[in-house]
Amino acid sequence: MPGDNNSRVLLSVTGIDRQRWRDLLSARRDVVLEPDGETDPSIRYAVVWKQRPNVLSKLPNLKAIFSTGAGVDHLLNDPGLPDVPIVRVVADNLTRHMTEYVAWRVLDHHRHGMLYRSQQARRIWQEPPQQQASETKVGIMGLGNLGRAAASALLSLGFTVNGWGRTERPMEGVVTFYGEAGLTPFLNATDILVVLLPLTAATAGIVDYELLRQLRRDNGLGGAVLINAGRGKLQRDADILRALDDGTLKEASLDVFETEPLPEASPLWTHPRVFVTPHAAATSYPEHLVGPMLDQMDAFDRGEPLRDLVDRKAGY
Ligand code: NDP
Ligand code: OXD
Repeated sequence: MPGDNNSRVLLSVTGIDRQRWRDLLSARRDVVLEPDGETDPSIRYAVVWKQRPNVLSKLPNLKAIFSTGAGVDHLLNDPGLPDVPIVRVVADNLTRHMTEYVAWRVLDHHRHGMLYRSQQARRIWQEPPQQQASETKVGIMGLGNLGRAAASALLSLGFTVNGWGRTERPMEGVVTFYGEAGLTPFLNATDILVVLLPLTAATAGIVDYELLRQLRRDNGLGGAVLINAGRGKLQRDADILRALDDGTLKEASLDVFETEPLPEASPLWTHPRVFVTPHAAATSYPEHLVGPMLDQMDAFDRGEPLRDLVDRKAGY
C-alpha cells in the first residue's frame, strides 16, 4: 500500500509510457524509479520492460519480477538477473489484439489485398481466382497462449490450420507438429506461415532463407506468405528480402524486425509486397494490466502462488 516503505515496487521501463505505468501502480503501492543506495532492502517487486542493466541485482528482498509484456527476452539477457520468479503478461485484451492482427493479415493475404491495392492505384478492374479458406493452409509457429487463440479464430473462419510447438500440446481441429523432427513436415504443409514464437537461444534466427524455402509455394495463393508478430530477431531481414525477390516468398506482413525501430534505410519499408507495422500487433496497455499485476502481488504476499510464470531454463 502507498506509504508502506517495506513493500515498494521498482519500475524500470524504457520505450513505453513510464508515467502511465507509474500513476496506476502508485494507486496501491509505493513506486520507485531508482533503488535507494547500493542495496535497497525496501523493494519487494519489480515491474520491468527493457530495464536498465543490473538494476535488479542489488535488491536483497526482491520477491518477484513482472514483465510488462508477454515476451521476456528483454529480461532474461540481463547479466544481473536475480533468482526470483518472473511473471509475464497473459491477458485477454492483449490476446484479442494479437488474434485480430493475425486474422487481419491472414485474410488480407488470402483475399489478395496487396494485389487489389496495387490495381486500385493503377485503376485496374481485374479479379484473380479466389480459393476457399479451407484450401489455404495457415501454419502457426508457436502454439502457445497467443498462437492457440489465433488458431481458433482462423478455424472459425474456415482456414486449415497447422501448428508447431516445442512440446506435445494437441489442439482440436489443428494438425500439430513438434520439435526439430516436426519442422520440415510442418513447413511443407504451410502456405501462410504465422510466427508467434518467443525469442530464445533455440529460436533466434530460425526464420531464415532455408526455412522459407520449405514452405508450400505451389498453391492457390500464388506463393508462400510470411507473417511475423513474434520477435524481430527470430528472422533474418536480408533472407526475407532475398526470398521475396527470387519468388521463394510471395508476400510478407512484418510487425517485428531485427532492429527496431526499423532503420530508415531498410528496403523493407518500400518493398511492394511487404506490409510493415511498428511492433504494434498487441500492445500492453497499463490500464488493463496494472490491476491484475497488483492483485498478484497482494495474493503472493498472502502466500498464494504466482500465475503465468516464466520457465527460465526454456527461456520463455
Ligand atoms: P507462450 O509461451 O504461451 O507460447 C510460446 C509458444 O512457442 C509455445 O507453443 C512453445 O512451445 C513454442 N516454442 C517455444 N520455443 C520453441 C522451440 N524451440 N521450438 C518450437 N516451439 C517453441 O507465448 P505467447 O503465445 O504468450 O507469446 C509468444 C510471443 O509473442 C512472445 O514471446 C512475444 O515475443 C511475442 N509477442 C509479440 C507482440 C507484438 O506486439 N508483436 C505482443 C505480445 C507477444 P510449447 O507449447 O511446447 O511450450
Ligand atoms: C510483448 C510485446 O512481448 O509487446 O508483449 O512485444
